[in-house]
Amino acid sequence: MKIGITCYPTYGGSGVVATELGLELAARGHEIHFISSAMPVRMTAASEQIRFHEVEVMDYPLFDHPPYTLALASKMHNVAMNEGLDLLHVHYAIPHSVSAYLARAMLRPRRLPFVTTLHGTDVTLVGADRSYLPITRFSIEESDAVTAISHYLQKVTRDEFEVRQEVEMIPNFVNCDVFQPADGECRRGTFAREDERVLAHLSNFRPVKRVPDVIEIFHLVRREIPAKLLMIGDGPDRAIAEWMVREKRLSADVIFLGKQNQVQDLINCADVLLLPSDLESFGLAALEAMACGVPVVCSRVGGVPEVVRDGVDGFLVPPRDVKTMAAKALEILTDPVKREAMGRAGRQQANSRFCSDKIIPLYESLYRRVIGTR
Ligand code: GMT
Repeated sequence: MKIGITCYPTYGGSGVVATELGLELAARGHEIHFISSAMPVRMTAASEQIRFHEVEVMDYPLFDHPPYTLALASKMHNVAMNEGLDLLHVHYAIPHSVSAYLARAMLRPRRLPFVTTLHGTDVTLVGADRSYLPITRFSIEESDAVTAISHYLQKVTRDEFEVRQEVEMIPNFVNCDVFQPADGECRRGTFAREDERVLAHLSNFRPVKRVPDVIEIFHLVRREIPAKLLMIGDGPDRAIAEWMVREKRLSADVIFLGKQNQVQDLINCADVLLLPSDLESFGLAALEAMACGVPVVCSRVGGVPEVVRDGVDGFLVPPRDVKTMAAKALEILTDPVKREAMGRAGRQQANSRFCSDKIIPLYESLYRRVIGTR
């Protein structure tokens, strides 16, 4: 199949999932065309099977806001015509599914079905803004198929949007060959001494991720044991986190690594991953850590309990309860037997339910269905 994939190319889980999906599909012989404003995150290089089409938005003094949605629709239409695409798969409803709707209409009478995958904030935040709700609901209902990345998000979409369209659940996935325990091969020694435990946080540092809570949790842990904290990623709350680290005199123990591509190498240096978000529709970072055999301490929110089993792969704690999160992290960090058992369980959970070889065929059969129908 020839598939056009659109996503936000920035550092967010939806862009990561879209990119990994494209790479996996290409490895299975499909031709993938990324249509996006920049080369998507974690996409290393284009190849015969994988092409990248940059959406350029014309600027003009009259335009207060450059019309990205229209530029994307035009690009989707052109790529579909020139490359003979079979379908479009857009990640994140706003505005991608609106652009896909326009491209599909422009191409008539040729068929160009589109699939919309909902990732979370497109429904819970953006779509829930009353002014965006009608157009989000419209573009979801107009999609030839809609998927949500967890049962939680599937239910929220059905209940709050009251969409007529069926919303299927296809969970996020991880490449279990790339994300796997490093067996002592990681660069742990560059970050921490032998006697120090390593905590990690991976996100886009948006307010919903509660980055300041990560620093609070580490502060409480650091009072009890020698430890280092790896902060992987970047975003709006990095500045406040850096300020907190200075205030709490933790600068020697907290390492801000910024945006990174080979995150598996860094996760593998950690003894526990912290994900104290206010909301996660899935929690991709937790799954990536589990696939590496690293236990997690996460908020019990949204779709996270569908991925992480409390007391088995790590711990689930009410959001903002930093004291309990620190206590749970310490429980893991001070008990090597528990740490290893939880790491093994997490790896097994990732292996049995969320590896790409289990999930990609679900997308393939969905594509075949939408190409063959409507
Ligand atoms: O979390 C964000 O900041 C945005 C969003 C994105 O576009 O990356 O993340 C969502 O999609 C991820 C991939 O499917 C999920 O793992 C995240 O849980 C989800 N975030 C929220 O629901 C807050």
